[in-house]
Amino acid sequence: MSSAAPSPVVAPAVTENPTVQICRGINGLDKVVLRDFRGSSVEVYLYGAHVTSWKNEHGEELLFVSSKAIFKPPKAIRGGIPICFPQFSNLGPLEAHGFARNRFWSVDPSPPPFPVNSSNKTYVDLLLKSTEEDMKIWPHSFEFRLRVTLGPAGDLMLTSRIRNTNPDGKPFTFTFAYHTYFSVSDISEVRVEGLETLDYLDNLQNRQRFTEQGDAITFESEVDKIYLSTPTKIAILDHEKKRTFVIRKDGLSDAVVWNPWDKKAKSMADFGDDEYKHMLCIEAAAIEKPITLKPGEEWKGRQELSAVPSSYCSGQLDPRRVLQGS
Ligand code: TA6
Repeated sequence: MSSAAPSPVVAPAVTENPTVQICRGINGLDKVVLRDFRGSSVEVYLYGAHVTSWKNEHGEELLFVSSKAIFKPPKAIRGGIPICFPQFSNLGPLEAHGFARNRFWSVDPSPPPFPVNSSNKTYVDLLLKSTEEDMKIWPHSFEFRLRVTLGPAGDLMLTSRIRNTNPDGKPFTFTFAYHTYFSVSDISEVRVEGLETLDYLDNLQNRQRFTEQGDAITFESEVDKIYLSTPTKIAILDHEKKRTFVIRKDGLSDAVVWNPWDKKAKSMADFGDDEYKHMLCIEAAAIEKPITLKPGEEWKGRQELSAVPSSYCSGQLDPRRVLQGS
């Protein structure tokens, strides 16, 4: 894969819309910045269609990106929201988490009509099409469209549409994840709600299957689990920051929970030794039941992230209400 970044095709929607701008980021890599007049913002690099920043109206960063992240192909950026496609982790012959996260995407010059009618104008459509290079390692022709939207309330939506464009009638099968790194105050104080009593595959025990206990999940050591057939809403409660992240997902039945803790953190060159204390990955995913598409068929997988102020003491927002509420 050539490391030279292709110059981006800039779609009119991008150039004419003041809330959507293309500019140069780290190492001169192109990124798109979405801004909302209330102050929230999102940054997504064309390299990997990788969201690297999501800030609320106070300018507070909600995603974790390692201080040692490498913004240079072919390495994937450590943090933000890497996209795992067409293979999650080492569940197949390809490099870990597939190749979409270390390919150059383009701004989609003519996106097909979007499945949901939205008045929201603060979005960008990105496109990845299979190349001859890709076909050598994954012999399938596809079109991957990703819409990144900054919602009026500062929510961040990612909608993937993957189409099989094989001319030879062949179906293809893939696994998928939005490998989201959330920024948290202190991992040992964080609770995750919505995965109680579910079955999971433990990546630290040869993917053996276990059942989660009945309480919210807390963290005191390395965790690497694939929760199966989860509810469509999951919450991360960060008491210290009086913040609750709500993850809503559609078309993505599983959720991966990952924190490398201290030993694994030290083994990763693009990750700081103590950074595990301030990040948590909750990854909306399709793993247990891989997706198969016949030519002409299209799959849609969507995640919506919101960060709501929560404070136990005032009882303003009971997390259980978050999960059961609207
Ligand atoms: O999603 C969890 C996981 O698969 C872990 O096993 C860990 O390897 C992590 O992803 C990071 O993977 P990466 O290839 O980005 O180093």
